[in-house]
Amino acid sequence: MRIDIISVIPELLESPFNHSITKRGIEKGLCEIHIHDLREYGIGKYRQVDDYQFGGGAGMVLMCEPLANLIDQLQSTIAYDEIIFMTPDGKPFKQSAANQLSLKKNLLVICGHYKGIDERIRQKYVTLEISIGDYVLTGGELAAAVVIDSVIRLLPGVLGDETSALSDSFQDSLLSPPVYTRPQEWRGLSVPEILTSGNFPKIEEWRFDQALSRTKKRRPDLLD
Ligand code: 6GU
Repeated sequence: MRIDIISVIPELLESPFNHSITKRGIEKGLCEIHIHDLREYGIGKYRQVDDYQFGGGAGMVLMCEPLANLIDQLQSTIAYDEIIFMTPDGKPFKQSAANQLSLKKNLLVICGHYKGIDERIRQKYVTLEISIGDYVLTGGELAAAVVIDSVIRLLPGVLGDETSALSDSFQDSLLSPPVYTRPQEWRGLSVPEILTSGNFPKIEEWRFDQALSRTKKRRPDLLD
């Protein structure tokens, strides 16, 4: 999979993919990430990328021309399966969307800033608009990092244990059951006996019951 990201603050995207599991996915060649600095496509001596909004109002808007020039250049060699715009008015991001995106070959992700991007870029290029929740971030970069992280870990071969992505919270619309590690006794608290019984069918049953009761209590909406 190849992911291109357009940003006016590319520094924000350097760290998230350079550690742990996502780093391993990239090093194994399962995924490549290319970050593009929109400023390099800015207009004039000051490399302008934003301007005041028509109709007045606070906040700048990313202009059409720098974005269009960069996107056109990328599209001249890459056929994108989706051109994604990160925006709080996008579709709420869910595990099901991460699953779908993990099957694609080429993704382009546009991070907005300030008041957003000129609506005509959304009309002309964007195929999918994503929000990561009902709150406002200063820009799309952190949201893009969240979405891309959730997609990369689903790529076959990225996670060490091939089955572990399937047993995640949300993959079956249930929260995860509690987990424990050594020591078996800690400050008067012990690990549920079933987990040290060696009876694996019973352990699976216990985990499912725990996942179900936890979901009923904390996120009944997931069971609807
Ligand atoms: Cl995708 N962008 C911004 N700026 N804020 C958000 C968001 C995205 N999702 C939730 N809040």
